[in-house]
Amino acid sequence: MRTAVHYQVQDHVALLAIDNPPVNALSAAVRQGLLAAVRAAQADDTVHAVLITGLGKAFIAGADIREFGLPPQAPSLPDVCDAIEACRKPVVAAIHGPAHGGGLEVAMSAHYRVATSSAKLGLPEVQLGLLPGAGGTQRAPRLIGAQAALDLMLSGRQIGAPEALRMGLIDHIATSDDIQLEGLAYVRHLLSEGAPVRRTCEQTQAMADRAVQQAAINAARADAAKRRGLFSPLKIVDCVQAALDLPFAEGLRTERALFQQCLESPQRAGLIHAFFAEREVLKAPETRSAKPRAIQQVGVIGGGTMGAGIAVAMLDAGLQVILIERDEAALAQGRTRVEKVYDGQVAKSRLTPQGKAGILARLSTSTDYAALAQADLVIEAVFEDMAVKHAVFAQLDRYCKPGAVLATNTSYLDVNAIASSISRPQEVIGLHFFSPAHIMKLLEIVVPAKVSPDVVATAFELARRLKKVPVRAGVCDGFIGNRILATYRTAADHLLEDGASPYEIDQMVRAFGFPIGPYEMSDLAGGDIGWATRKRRAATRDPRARYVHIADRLCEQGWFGQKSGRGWYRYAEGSRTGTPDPEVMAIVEAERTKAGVQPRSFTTEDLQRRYLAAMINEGAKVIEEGIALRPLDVDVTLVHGYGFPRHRGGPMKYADQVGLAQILADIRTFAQTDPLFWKPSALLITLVEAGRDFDSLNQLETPHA
Ligand code: 3H9
Repeated sequence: MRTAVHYQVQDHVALLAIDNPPVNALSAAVRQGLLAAVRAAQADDTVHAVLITGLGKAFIAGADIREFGLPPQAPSLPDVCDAIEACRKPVVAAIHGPAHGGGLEVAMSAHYRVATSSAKLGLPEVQLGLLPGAGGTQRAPRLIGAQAALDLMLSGRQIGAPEALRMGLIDHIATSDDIQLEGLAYVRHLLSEGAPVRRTCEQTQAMADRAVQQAAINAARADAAKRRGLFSPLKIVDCVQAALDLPFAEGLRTERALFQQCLESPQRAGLIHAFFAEREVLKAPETRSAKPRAIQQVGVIGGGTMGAGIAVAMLDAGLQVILIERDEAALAQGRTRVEKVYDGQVAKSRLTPQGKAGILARLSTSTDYAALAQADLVIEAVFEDMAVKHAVFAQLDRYCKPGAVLATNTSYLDVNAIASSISRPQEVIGLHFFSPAHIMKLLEIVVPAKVSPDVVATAFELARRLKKVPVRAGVCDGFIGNRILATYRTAADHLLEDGASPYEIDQMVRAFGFPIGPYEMSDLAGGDIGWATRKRRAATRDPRARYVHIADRLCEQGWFGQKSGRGWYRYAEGSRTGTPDPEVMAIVEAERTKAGVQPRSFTTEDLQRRYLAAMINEGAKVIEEGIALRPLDVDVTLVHGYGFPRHRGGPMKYADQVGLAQILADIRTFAQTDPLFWKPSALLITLVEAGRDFDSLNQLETPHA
C-alpha cells in the first residue's frame, strides 16, 4: 500500500510529509499515518520537534469529502488533532497552497504555524453544510477571537498569508516557496529560541474580553438566522458560544454532537453533491479526446444587453474584444453599455480609472465584419430569429479566418440548422450565456451534430478562463435549462388557473429556497419577452395542450413588469419591490371563469409537489434523450442558471432524496386530469422499476444508453 504520510528524522526533527494527491485530503490512511507518526516522534528521545508538511500542490484540502456518509474509520480526525496538540515536543505546521477545513484544523492543533506567502487558509465547511468538526470551532476562537473565527467559519472564505498573520492564525510568513526548507528553518529557529510547547486549547488571550466575544456571537447569530433555510450556520454560532462558555473538552463534545447533526442533514448531502457535480461537468468527453484551440481575440456580434455582457466577460478574462454592430449609433450604445459596467466598478472603488482604461484598451468596435478577420472566436448575440442568425453566420463564413470558432448565443434556436447554413459546420457551436452575462456563472455549451471535438474542448477551456460553470448540452428547443424552465413555468400557470394566486406561487418557490419566484422573475425580465415567444410559438403549439391565457391578458394591458410599473405586481415609482395587485387577481378570476375552471385551494406542499415534479420529469426526459449527459448536468444547470437552491443539490438530487417512486406516483396522479402535460418520463419509469436512483447514472458518460 502506498504511504500516505512519510516519516523521517533529520537532525533531531521529525519530518511528517503528507502524500495523498491531488490535494492531500485527510483520508483514513492519512489520519492513520499522522497518528502513527506523531506517536513515533513522541516516543523517540532523539526527536526534539515535529514538522508537518504536505507534498504536492497543497498542505491539506480538508477532510476527505468522499468519506462522508460512509461508515466511519478510526482514527477520527478530532482524535488525530488532539494527539498532535497533546504532543510534548513542539509541533510546527508548515503551510503552502490550500489549508482548508480539516487541514487548517490540523494546523491549529500544531503549536506553531508558518506559511508561504501564496498559502490559502480557510474553514469552508459551511459551504458543504457542515461545521469545522475536528476542534476548529473551539481552537479558532482561542487563537483569533470569536469575531474573526465566526467570520471565517460563516463565510467559508479563503484568506491569504498576510491576513492570517495579522489575525494571529499563523506566526510567520516564509520568504520562499520551498515549504520543506522553510518549515525546517523555522523549526530550527524556534528550537534555538527555546520556544516551548504552546497548545491552542490553553490559549486565553484572544477571548479575554468576554463582553466583546459575546457581542460578536450575538451579531453572528442575528446574521446567521437571516440565511434562510441553511442549517449549519446557526450550529457554528452555537459551537463558538460553547467555546466561550465551556472548558475546552466540553466545547469539543458540543462541537462533535452538532457536527454529527450537520453530517446527517440532507443539506450536507445536497451541498457535497453540488461540490462534486460542479467538478464533474468539466469532464465532457471532448475535453479528454481533443485539445483546445488558442483564443486571444474574440468578436462579439451585437452590443445589446447580452452582447455587452459577453464582451465584459471576455475583457475580464484578459481577452481582446471586437464588438460589431450594424451602425455607428448602435455601436456607440454597445460601447456605453460595456463602459457602464466598469464605471460602476470605479464608483465602488473596485477598479481604478487607470485600470478601466487598461481594460477598455482591449476593446475595439466596428460596423464592418471584415474587422473579424483575425478573430479566434466569434460569438453572435443578435435578435432571436433564424433568418437574422443565418444572415450573421453568412457574414462570418465570408470574413473569418479558417479555424475560427463560430458561436451562437441563441437560447433555444436549432444550432444544427445554423451550422448547416454555412460552409464550415464543424466550427459552429452554441455558447448560451445567462443574463447578465458577466455575472451569471452558467454557460451552456451546446454541441451540434457536426462540430469538431476540438471546438467543444475550446469552449470548455474558454469557460475555465471566464470562471464560468460549463454544462454540455445537446440540441433541442431550449437545450437543458430553458426547456426545463418552460415546463415548470407552464405547471405554475396551470396552478394559477386552477386556484393559486401568483403571490402564493412565488412565496412557495421562495420557501423552497429559490431567490425569486417565477412571477417576480417575469416582472424583472419583462413580461413582453415571454409574450413574444408565446406568439411566435403559437402556430406550432400542440392544439391538445392546455393553454393558460392570463399572462397574455396582462401583456395586452401593457403590464410588462418593473419597467412599466406593473405586471404581476404593482411597483411604486422607483421601487423594485412589488405589491400584490387586486386588478391582476380580477383578470385571473375572469380567465378561470372563461376556462370553466372551478378554483380550488392548494397547500404550499401541494404547490411544491407539482412545481418540482414538472421540473424533475422534464429533467428526466432531457437526460433520457441525451440532451444532458447525466443527471448531475441538469442539477448544475438549474443551480447555476435558474436559482435552484444549491443546498438541495439540484432537482435530480432532490428527486433522489424524496424517492423516485414517490415522484412517479405524484406524476401519475396529476396525469389523471392532464395526461398530455404529465406524461411520465420513460427513464423515470425504468429507474423506479429497477429500484435505482438518478445518482446511479452519474458515473456513466451516456447514462440513457
Ligand atoms: C472538512 O474538512 C470537515 C472537517 O472540519 C471535520 C472532519 C471531522 N476531499 O477542486 P479541484 C478533489 S470538510 C476529497 O479540481 P483545485 C476534487 O474533487 C472539507 N476530494 O482542484 C478533484 O477531484 P477530481 C473542507 C477532494 O486546485 C480534485 O481533488 N475542505 C477534496 O481547483 C482536485 O480538486 C473543503 O471544502 C476533499 N476535501 O482546488 C475544500 N478537495 O480530480 C474543498 C478536492 O477527481 N476543496 N478534492 O475531479 C477545494 O476547495 C479545492 O479542491 C481546492 C483545490 C481549493 C483545495
